[in-house]
Amino acid sequence: MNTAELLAQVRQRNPHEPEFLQAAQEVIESIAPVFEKHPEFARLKILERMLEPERMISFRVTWQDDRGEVHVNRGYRVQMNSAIGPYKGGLRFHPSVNASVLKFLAFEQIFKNALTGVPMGGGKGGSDFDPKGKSDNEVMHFCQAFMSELARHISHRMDVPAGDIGVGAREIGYMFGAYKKIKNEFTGVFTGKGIGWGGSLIRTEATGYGLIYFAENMLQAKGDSIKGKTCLVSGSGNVAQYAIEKIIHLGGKAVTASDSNGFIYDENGITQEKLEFIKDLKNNRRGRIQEYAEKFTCSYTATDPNADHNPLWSVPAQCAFPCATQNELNGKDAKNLIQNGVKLVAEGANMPTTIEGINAFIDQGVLYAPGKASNAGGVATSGLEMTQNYMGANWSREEVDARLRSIMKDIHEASLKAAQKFGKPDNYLVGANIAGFIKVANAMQAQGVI
Ligand code: NDP
Ligand code: 2IT
Repeated sequence: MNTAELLAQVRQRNPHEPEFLQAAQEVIESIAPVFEKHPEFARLKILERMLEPERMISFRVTWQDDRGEVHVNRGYRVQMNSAIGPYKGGLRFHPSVNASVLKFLAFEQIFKNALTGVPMGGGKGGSDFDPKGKSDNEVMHFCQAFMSELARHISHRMDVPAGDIGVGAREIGYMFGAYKKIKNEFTGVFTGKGIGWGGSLIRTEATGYGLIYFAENMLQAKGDSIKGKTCLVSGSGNVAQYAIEKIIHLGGKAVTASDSNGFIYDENGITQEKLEFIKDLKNNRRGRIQEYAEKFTCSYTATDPNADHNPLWSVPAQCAFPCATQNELNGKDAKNLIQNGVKLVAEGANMPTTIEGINAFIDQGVLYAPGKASNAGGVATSGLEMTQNYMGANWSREEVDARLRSIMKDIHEASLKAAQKFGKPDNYLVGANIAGFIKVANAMQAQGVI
């Protein structure tokens, strides 16, 4: 395979899709060594096929707000790859959602889901709808309108959505309810469901907990641990909240949290009690993180999305966990972290680090984990929720948590092993991309040219 030619072809084919091209470039460049050992993958154009969605649906969503005003949004589902299982991946509701963002997320999901060891293909969907500032009633009407179209394209054996940015327990409830009404069937067509109606214990916590389990595995491989380490976390949503909780459990000190307006820096560390305040603030009252600084008297810094760096990453720390959104940590931020002696960076968000930032970490020997490995605990536990739904079973908290831990350990080992085998020891980016790719490539080869 000629890397430069393939990249040029993908660029020509997907103009105006910078996020998708970024995700594609990262994978194409890092898995190049595979093709020397497996020329058949090049001949069968396996990677070219993975870069083209199997199917992509875009639809109009029309709904009325509380004043009766009509709104038109755009809904999507990208069904990227079903070689190893039903399409699986979250739904994102955020004004920045477009085809490029969802294609990058669906593409990443192929490799991430393969790494979990649970049979799931890759997909992603969502809408440019902004739940911020909307009433519960408006969110419900939007979710029902969205599902009135999406329902005909998904099913529990073919495509199983879940949450992502802007889609949490409330939205999944409304969408699941709408699906059930339209289809007249009670199936596990969503994951992240409520515990009383088919959900799995630990799914809410899984991405953040899994991230910190993964980081602990990385540190342990170097004879170290998270205990006593100062940790930066960005975001204050689902992933950030449970990353902070697990850092606390393991004896680390999380000192930051953020939202799209700014970040708090609590030098004394976010305790469990302070974290409960964040959970209530973000999940129930839907307020801004600035309130934390007022309540617990610590520093708050407003951030400018157009600035050339994010001052959160200038806070001195040994570990950093970006858990908000894509490209929130650039080359300059990476330099600031490195200058302050960062040892480990593990991604809770999808593609939060730019390619320049990743290269800076790898060049400087910082332990760096790409999201598709370190944030796979969420979708892995979604896979466990699907398994429980198929079996009609409810596993205990301890059982699901033990499985999550063991899956994260396996992903860690598989990534290290592949990195070693392909001549890039300790490079989790290369290791995770190659391990995920080979699994899906083998399935595609076996299933013929389709
Ligand atoms: P939430 O909606 O719960 O939280 C998102 C957080 O990120 C909020 O604090 C939000 O701030 C902030 N944020 C979102 N967009 C931006 C932006 N453009 N600029 C700055 N801050 C922003 O989402 P999740 O916690 O579920 O998701 C966070 C990340 O983790 C995403 O990249 C997602 O794809 C990834 N992920 C999520 C998984 C899951 O199971 N939920 C699994 C694996 C990965 P504000 O409130 O101001 O918008
Ligand atoms: O990015 C992700 O892996 C998720 N948002 C979770 C997907 C899922 O299906 O649980």
